[in-house]
Amino acid sequence: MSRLIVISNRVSAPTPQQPSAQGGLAVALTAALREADGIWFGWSGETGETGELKFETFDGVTSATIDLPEQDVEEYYDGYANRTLWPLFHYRLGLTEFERDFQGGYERVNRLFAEVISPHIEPDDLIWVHDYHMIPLGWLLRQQGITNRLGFFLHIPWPPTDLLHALPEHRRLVEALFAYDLVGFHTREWLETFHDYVVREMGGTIEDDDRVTVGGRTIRAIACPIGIDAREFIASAQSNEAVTTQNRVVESLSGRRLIVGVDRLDYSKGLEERFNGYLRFLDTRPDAHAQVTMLQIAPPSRASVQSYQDIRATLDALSGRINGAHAEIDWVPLRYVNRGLPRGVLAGVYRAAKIGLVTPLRDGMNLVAKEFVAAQDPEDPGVLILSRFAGAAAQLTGALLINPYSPDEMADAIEHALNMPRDERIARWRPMFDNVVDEDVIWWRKRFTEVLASTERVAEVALEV
Ligand code: ADQ
Repeated sequence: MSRLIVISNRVSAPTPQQPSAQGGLAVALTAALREADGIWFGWSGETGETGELKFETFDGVTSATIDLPEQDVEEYYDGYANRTLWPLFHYRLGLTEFERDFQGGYERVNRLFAEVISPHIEPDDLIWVHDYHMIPLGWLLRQQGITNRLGFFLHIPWPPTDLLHALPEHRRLVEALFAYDLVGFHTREWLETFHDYVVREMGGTIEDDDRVTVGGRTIRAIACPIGIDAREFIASAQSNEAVTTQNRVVESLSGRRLIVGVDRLDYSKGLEERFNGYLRFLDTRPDAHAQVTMLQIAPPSRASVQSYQDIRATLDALSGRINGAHAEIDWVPLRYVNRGLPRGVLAGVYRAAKIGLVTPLRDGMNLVAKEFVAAQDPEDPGVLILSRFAGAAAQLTGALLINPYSPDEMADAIEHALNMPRDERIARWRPMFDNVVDEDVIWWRKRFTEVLASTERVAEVALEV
């Protein structure tokens, strides 16, 4: 069996200081690497003079990390990744910043990665590069003489062609994808928008079996939806920690039903729209005040980027407004927690909830929706309210699918969920649960790496498209 090499911006494999991984990619890849005898390469998260790669093995996962100089962090990570590509790929042109320095930093860091990692690659390794931070890396590894099979997976949406045109170097970015042998997206929707660019902008052709050809170069491109580590998550939902949490939360509700949201604090997650939808529900259904409490857990992320400071301030104000308008001496309608929680506690919170409110404005997949489904009690499951713009909506069809921009639709869905009979809740939940279990993170990893292993190795290093 080939070794698996994973390369992504951050290595968030578990460490003695942080034994449980946090973030969608971290949770998914830790499980995948433990199964294969892999190494996970990436940035340490530390700023400083770039030195040697540091190798560390903990809990079955080997990681190799490097520090980055401050300028690189500002231009590559805060800049091109988080102020250019992230908002653009999430359809937020108004928040997207276009700076040539950012793009320079992005290419510089990708080149550095290619230089430091390539000496550690063995001939049979399968190399799997992750996400928008690392799009040019495959191309730069090829320039280092790497002829291994190279896969790339995009964890966020692929934007429509006309939106991508706003990026000055869009063509260069997409051409770099043709250095990989396999490119993966979560859903058919993102795959098809990629096809659209390739055909319209590059004059490429698409064949039925996922082959995409531009010029003389053919690669494979597939939809391969990521899952959660379902077995582990179901077990943690039954752990003592989860049961204790569930009891503690339920006791605190005084008979009210819990609506829960769990998200990184990010404008793509639709938190402002969610709060407004809940406010609409409270404003228009005074009788329901005796029935519900909402808990939103949102640990801050990317706090050095202005748009993240802005969304945090907006949510602070809005949560204050909701509670100011509707709280009683013995009831707070919205509990807003800016902190990460251990997995077992999180599972207990999901299980205590009657409604999971997952309403991103755009999301490549969204693992919280799948975790909520996995944690439910089969005899009395809660209802998932899910944005139609999350990649997960293609699989979780038993959810109440809503348009997250509409506060009325959100308020109606909350009411619908509160009144849903148990039989219907079970009938909606069961196929979603089966899907979460069948198409879990192990399935995802196997499917991607099997397709990758079956691609042909590149004969030549110099690739022209
Ligand atoms: P993210 O944008 O980080 O991932 P998501 O898929 O929802 O979004 O994953 C978040 C993960 O972080 C979940 O596993 C969740 O449990 C965890 N998490 C969130 N808040 C937490 C809290 N307060 N405490 C503890 N854990 C918390 C990106 C893309 C997604 C895609 C994933 C994987 O944006 O669309 O699903 O990668 O590909």
